[in-house]
Amino acid sequence: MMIEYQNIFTRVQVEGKPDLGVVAGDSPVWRGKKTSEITLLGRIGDAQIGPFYLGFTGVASIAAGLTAFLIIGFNMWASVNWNPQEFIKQLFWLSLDPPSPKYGLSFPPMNDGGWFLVAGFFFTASVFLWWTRVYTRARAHGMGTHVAWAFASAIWLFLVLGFIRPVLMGSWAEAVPYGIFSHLDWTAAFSIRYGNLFYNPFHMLSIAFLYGSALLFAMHGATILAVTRYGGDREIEQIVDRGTASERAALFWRWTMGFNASMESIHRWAWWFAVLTTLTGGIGILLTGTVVDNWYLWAVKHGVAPSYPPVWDPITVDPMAGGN
Ligand code: 07D
Repeated sequence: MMIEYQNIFTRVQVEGKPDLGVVAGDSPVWRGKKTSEITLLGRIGDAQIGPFYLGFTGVASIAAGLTAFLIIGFNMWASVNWNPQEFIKQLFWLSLDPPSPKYGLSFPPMNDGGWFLVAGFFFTASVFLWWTRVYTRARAHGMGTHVAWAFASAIWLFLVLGFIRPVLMGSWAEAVPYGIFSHLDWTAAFSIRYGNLFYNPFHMLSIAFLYGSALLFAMHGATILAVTRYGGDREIEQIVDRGTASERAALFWRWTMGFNASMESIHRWAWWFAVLTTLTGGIGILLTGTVVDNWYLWAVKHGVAPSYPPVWDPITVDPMAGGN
């Protein structure tokens, strides 16, 4: 069979010696050497699994994450009297809830929100330890720390929702519950309580960046796939050579919309859009209940939204006012 061209979705998989990666200034103690090949994974990415880097922060993060996961799971299971069938049947409805408002920021009894706080502690520890792993692995590899800082933006929103805002509001009861439907209900209730989150300008921005990220992802992914027949996915050659597939792709965008991102700038666009989704989101949540109590009334006051239409005028008209 003649192979005309190959791209990242090629069905041809070449197997060679395991690639252990470059030598970097890291601890050889934690650095794994084992690799294996999985053909199925080769269809969606690189067929080689490993080598893993088993660092202290990675192990500690997984241990802390597992602890949080088990605390949440066991509390849910206890809530259905340890009945395994009911646990499966009601899983989506089960929840480990934050303490009630009467406890404020104090530590409540274990079965009245105490377990929630302990789970939150381990969850947060796990996220921070994983962030450290991402940062230190990038450093050891001589890479930039862009992934870690993008992750930090998501952690910012996570902290605002579960820690910073509850502290500013003076109650752990403000935190998001651990449960599938319960966290969705929390989200809807939060929006209604504060006068419709759609009128929160930072929620608007967050949505714009979220949708913008999807749009950029689609444009970039589609563009590169469209020029893989000219080697568009071979990024290095695309940057150093002239007359390449990426120049064809760039001209396509100039033809269709007059402007094109560069091979480098498209990744900066993507990074910023993703980062700004959670960065603006966190600001929006932080302001809610602390600075602004009703986003609809805020929007009316600032000329963003019109006030309620005067549909009740005939009833509310002042009889003493005269006229109709
Ligand atoms: C949540 C933070 C990062 C998480 C971290 C944790 C693990 C481990 C472990 C399972 C995602 C990492 C943990 C990896 C997991 C295991 C084992 C990031 C998070 C670090 N909204 N809304 C947003 C839309 C409405 C509401 C953002 C659209 C209603 C609330 C986003 C619509 C109501 C909050 C967005 C819509 C409402 C948001 C989230 C449409 C009621 C937020 C961005 C079309 C339902 C959050 C400012 C994100 C926010 C948020 C989109 C409608 C409520 C842009 C498209 C009107 C309360 N909404 N929303 O990346 O930032 O989240 O708000 O209707 O808190 Mg909204």
